[in-house]
Amino acid sequence: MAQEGPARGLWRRNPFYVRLNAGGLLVFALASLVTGAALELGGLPGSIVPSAGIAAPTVVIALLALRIGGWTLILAAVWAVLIFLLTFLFLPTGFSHVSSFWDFAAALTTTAAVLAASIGGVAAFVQRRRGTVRQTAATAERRSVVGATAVVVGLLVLSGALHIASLETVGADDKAGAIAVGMKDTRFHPTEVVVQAGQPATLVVKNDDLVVHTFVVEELGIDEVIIGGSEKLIAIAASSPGSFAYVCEFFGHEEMKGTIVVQAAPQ
Ligand SMILES: [Cu+2]
Repeated sequence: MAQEGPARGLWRRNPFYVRLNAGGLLVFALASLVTGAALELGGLPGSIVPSAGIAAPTVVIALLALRIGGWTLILAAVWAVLIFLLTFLFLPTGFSHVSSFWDFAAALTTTAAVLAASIGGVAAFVQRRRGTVRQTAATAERRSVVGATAVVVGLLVLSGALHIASLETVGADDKAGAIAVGMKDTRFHPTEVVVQAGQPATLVVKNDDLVVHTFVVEELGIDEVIIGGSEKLIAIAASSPGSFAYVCEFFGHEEMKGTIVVQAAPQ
C-alpha cells in the first residue's frame, strides 16, 4: 500500500492521452503474462518466457512514457505498433473463433490495448508539440474509453459463455471401439493411426489444450474445428490402402501433423 501514493500521483499528473497510451501498454503486458502463465500451467512449459520477454520491456516503456513524456511517447507509440505487427498473424484465428475463449480473448485484448496505446501515444505527442496538452479527458473521450472497455468486457463474457455452451463430449458407448487421438501442447497424440481399408473406423479426437485446433484430412474430406476441452467423433471411410496426412491448419501449429495408414483388409 505504501507504493499506491507515488503510483497514483504519477498516473494522475499525466495528460489524458499519455495515460491512454501507458494504460494500453500495461493492459497488453498483463494480458501477455496471463496468457503465458495459462499456457505454462496448461502443460506447455516455457510459454512464460516469451510472454515475460515482451511484457517486461512493455512495462518499462509505459513507465518511461508516464515519467518522462516527450520522445518516450514516440517510443511508446512505435512499440505499440510493433507489438501489433508481431501478434497480427495470430489474430485471424482468434477473431474467427469467438467460441474459443482463449484465442478470442487474446486477439481482442491485444487489439484493443494496442489500439489504445497507439492512439494515445500519437495524440499525446501531437498535443505536446502543438501546446494543447490536456490533463483531463473531454466528456466524449471519457465516454469513448468507458464505452470501448464495456464492449470489450461484454464480448469477453459472450465468448466465455459461447465456449462453455459449445463444449462437446463423446459418450462411453461411442468411445468403445473408437481410436483415441489427443491434441495436447500443439501436437497430436499419437501421430499415426492404423485402420483397415473398406472397414468403417471412428476416431475420438479430444482437444486438451486451451486453444482451438482443427483436424483436417484433405484427401478424405474431413475438416473439423475442436475448441479447448472439447471432443468429437470423426468417422473414417477409406476404401483403398494408402496413407493420409492429418493436420491442424492454424498459423503457428505447423508441428501438428500425423498420418492415417489404411492397410489392405486381410483376405
Ligand atoms: Cu492447432
